[in-house]
Amino acid sequence: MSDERLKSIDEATVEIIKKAEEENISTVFTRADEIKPCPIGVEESCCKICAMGPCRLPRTKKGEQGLRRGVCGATIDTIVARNFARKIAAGAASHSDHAREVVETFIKTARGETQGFAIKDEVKLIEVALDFGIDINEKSIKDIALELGEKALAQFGRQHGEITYIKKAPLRRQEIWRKHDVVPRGIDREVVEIMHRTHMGVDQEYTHIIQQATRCALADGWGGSMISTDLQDIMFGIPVPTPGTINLGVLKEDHVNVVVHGHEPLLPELLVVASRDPEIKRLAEKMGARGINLAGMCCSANEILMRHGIPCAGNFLQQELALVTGAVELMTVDVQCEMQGLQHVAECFHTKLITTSDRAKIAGATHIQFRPENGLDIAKDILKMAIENYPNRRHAINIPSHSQDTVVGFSHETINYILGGLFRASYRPLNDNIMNGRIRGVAGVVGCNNVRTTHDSGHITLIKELIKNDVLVLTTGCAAMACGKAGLLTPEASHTFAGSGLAEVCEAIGIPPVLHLGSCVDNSRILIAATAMVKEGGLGNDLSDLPAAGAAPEWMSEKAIAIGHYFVASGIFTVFGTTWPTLGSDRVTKYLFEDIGEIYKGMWAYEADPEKAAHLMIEHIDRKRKALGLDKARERVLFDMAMRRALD
Ligand code: SF4
Ligand code: MSK
Repeated sequence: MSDERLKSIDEATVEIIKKAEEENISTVFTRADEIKPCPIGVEESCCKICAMGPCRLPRTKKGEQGLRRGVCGATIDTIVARNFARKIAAGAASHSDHAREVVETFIKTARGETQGFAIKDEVKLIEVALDFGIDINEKSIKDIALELGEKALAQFGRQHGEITYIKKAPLRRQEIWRKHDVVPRGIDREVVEIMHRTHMGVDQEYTHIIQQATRCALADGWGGSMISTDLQDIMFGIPVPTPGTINLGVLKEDHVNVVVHGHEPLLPELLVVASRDPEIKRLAEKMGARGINLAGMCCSANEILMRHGIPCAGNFLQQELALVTGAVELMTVDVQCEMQGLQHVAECFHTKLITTSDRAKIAGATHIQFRPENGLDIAKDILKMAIENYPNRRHAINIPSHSQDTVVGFSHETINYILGGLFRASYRPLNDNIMNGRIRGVAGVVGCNNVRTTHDSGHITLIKELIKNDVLVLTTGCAAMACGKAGLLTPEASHTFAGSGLAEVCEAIGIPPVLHLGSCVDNSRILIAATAMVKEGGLGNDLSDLPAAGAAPEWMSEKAIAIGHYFVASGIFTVFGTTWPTLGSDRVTKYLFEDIGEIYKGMWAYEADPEKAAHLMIEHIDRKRKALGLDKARERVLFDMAMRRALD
């Protein structure tokens, strides 16, 4: 096995890593070889929040962790908890600032001040308006949308009370949150309060720091992220099952290739419209290309893949590799998960890197500010720039042949419809199949790629193990794209990879055993789907009663920690892979892995081996089945690792 094969399980990725190495182009894969992670930083045993430090507190010998202190006397527990909380603040801030941009565009759209956007889904507008307590009687769509936009915007700066969407959770869950005083007041307030509390010499009791981190994480999952998903659905349409194609092979040698990368779907939506404009196609042909080929990368890809079937060129670790093909005329980036290394790779080719958000510039890249007021004109200008760049190709083009067909776009609303039908939309069939044991339980597997582990391997190993054991998987983000590339997002995958019970249900309904629910902010769709299962009845009164678990086997971003923590605080057992950012403190780690379960009925776990992680999740699901009295319903036997090895 060559080194490249240890870097990714994806053939297209391996092929282009080799090309980059042969041409001496620095990518995330080569830089990871050059820079080893700091062992003190890995376990978060350092503090640099004041100028008396940095205080590095490496573990010396076992049992000594309680004695380790910084110059100010801060214990290792305080330091690790502060670092953990700051990650959650950054993650929640990222999702929520994305949401704010969406809300502001939504308001401008309601006022008729944007170009190319519309209030597309009036039914969802009404539903969300009712969630916000808006009296819709005798109001026009425009007035309802305006009122909704203003109310949604007020969620960010709210100072007291409770954010609105908390009421969407099961009643039992709301009681738990109120009892433990973690209901978020306003989204921005919770982020600011973490930054204050973790300043030098403020909050220095680790459980108290984690309590605020919990409040902030809930403000993300049941606040910013959920607002973003709902308002995007109203403006761009609720995703429905859509065929798509994924992997670097979607790039086309004889087309002008434009890759749209990042998270906010605002410009990407308009690039889709602009790319279909006959004038743009004519211009591309005039330059000798056969047309424009728009492709997505990371979560922007998920957004336009599930709403428009626009092909996806790859996930997080493939962003630079797309440019190494030599075939990309232009890449747009907005916010989050965009490597600065992109500009270096772009300079090795003819590629233009375009930043489009006033929050994010990259040295050397061209900045074109996206403004919704003339968004369609901006989208067309960007495509024209790409077309003009087509004749500047100066390298041999090397596009891998690999691409995989997928079915994506399973929103909560669609799952409801597919299971129950148009007139009796319902989660009843799902609950019934969990109760009768055909489906063992449900897992949310989400999150990034991390170059410190083999690209896509954690996702695919873990997910295959789950579906083989009859666990239905809901997926988002880069995990979803890994599944797409591995062929798990097709109805046929149930026949090939799923256990007999899950396969029976998937084949009857015609769905894949792994359902693509969208981008990182769309993890809120998983919360809503889980809530719908509770409300349907038969599986307990709370999210923590469900035979369900979560995982992010290849996480790397602070957003992933925020997501994991709102899942845990919502009662879901959640397993992370790669590394775990509290290992410096045994007490904080025990608190998050065990004690917090007493409070929120959900807890964290860390397991770097994805197969073992899958079995932790399955064991948790089985414990929940037993608690619900459903353990007898399954006549199928779970083959654990030892039993399978014995068979081999
Ligand atoms: Fe060191 Fe305390 Fe300053 Fe942190 S706050 S850097 S532990 S002195
Ligand atoms: S893009 S946050 S690497 S999932 Fe949402 Fe992927 Fe993680 Fe970024």
